[in-house]
Amino acid sequence: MKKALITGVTGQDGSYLAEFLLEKGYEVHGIKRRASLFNTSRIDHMYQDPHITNQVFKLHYGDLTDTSNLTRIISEIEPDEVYNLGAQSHVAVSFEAPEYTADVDATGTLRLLEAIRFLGLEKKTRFYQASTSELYGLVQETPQRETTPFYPRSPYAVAKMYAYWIAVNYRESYGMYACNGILFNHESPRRGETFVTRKITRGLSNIAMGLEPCLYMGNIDSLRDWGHAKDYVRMQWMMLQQEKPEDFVIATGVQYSVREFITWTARELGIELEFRGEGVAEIAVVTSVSGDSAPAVRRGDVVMRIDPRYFRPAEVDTLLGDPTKAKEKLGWVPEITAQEMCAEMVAADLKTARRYALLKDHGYELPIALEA
Ligand code: NDP
Ligand code: GDR
Repeated sequence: MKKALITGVTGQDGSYLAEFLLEKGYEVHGIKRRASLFNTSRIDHMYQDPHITNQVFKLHYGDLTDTSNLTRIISEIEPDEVYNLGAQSHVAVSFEAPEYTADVDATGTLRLLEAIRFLGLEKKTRFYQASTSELYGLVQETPQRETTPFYPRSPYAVAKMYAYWIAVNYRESYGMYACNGILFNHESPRRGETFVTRKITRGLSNIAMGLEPCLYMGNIDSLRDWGHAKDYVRMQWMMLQQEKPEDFVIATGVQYSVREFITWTARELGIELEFRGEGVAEIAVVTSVSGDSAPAVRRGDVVMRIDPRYFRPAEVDTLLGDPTKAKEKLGWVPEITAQEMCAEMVAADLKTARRYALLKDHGYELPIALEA
């Protein structure tokens, strides 16, 4: 039975990857952080009582900032594959916490690679690094492919650039099987609530049910190449099954604006919108409502406004990936379109919003803060 270790197992990708590897028959180990409240909601359905024999999903307390802890965990498991998905992954937050972001995203990657090498596992343990389209930042070529030069535009992207190159360096210096997946944005109903797609599907679902008055957005002209996280974790595993380690761009090859994603989300809820005004004065006004998904919304309502607080000090305006290498070498093609993914996310968020509306109608306190 192969053993895999996932950092970031409690995150969006970590949870899908753990499911995928368990289905493949792996023994899966995950590193979770100690938090004052439970932070395992995305993986609770896989939880196994540690008292059972043949436990194949095991969690370890740990942190990418803690060398001795990482070294001990790796020495105990001696994993065949390490997937480094753990990160301070929010671009806007990285401007507020640049040093911490560097510690986790850049030095954390080095700590893992060094632990593998120090323990003499460099010929056994294969290493996947969660690299990112943010490396392209101020894009030098469109679409972006494996050979496109990097130009990172945030402390997050600069930290991830170190991680990218240190993985390449350990591959070249020590013959390690280490590779980078340069993944473009990928989303799902498990996406963190402050990333743009989830903020929109959750925010408009809450508005539809009368739980929130308006969605406040940043740069809605931004263009992204959005895929589904389920498709992308499959590729993370495929990359570690090759004869030789290589780096791959993972993307859909199709690009949309944030404004378009808002329009799709509204349509899923039976709402037609018109965008009026320009720049920070732009608003989205409801022009019609159909069906019964948005009982709290009326024609003429303003459901989106721009709030400059969501603009970033340096923006990545446009990203579009070219996944040709992944298709030709690995036979990987994404199966879920951005619109299908949006529909799935809205269905999940609307279900939650309906439950909360029911609680509110019966005089109960809502179990969550609704602002993202
Ligand atoms: P999430 O933000 O959903 O998950 C991040 C994970 O990292 C969580 O499990 C989090 O733990 C963990 N983590 C954060 N800080 C630390 C730390 N100090 N030590 C250990 N673990 C830590 O990210 P995604 O699942 O979306 O992304 C996975 C990886 O892929 C990340 O590295 C991200 O930067 C990268 N990436 C993501 C893309 C995307 O579009 N989703 C695209 C390209 C790259 P906790 O739950 O406790 O917060
Ligand atoms: P990104 O994702 O920065 O690309 O990083 P995010 O969803 O945060 O932003 C995408 C684009 O939307 C614009 N935007 C807003 N973003 C947020 N979060 N909130 C808003 O209100 C808002 N309004 C407009 C942003 O400015 C941006 O242009 C994600 C993360 O998962 C990274 O970890 C990963 O490496 C990259 O994707 C690929």
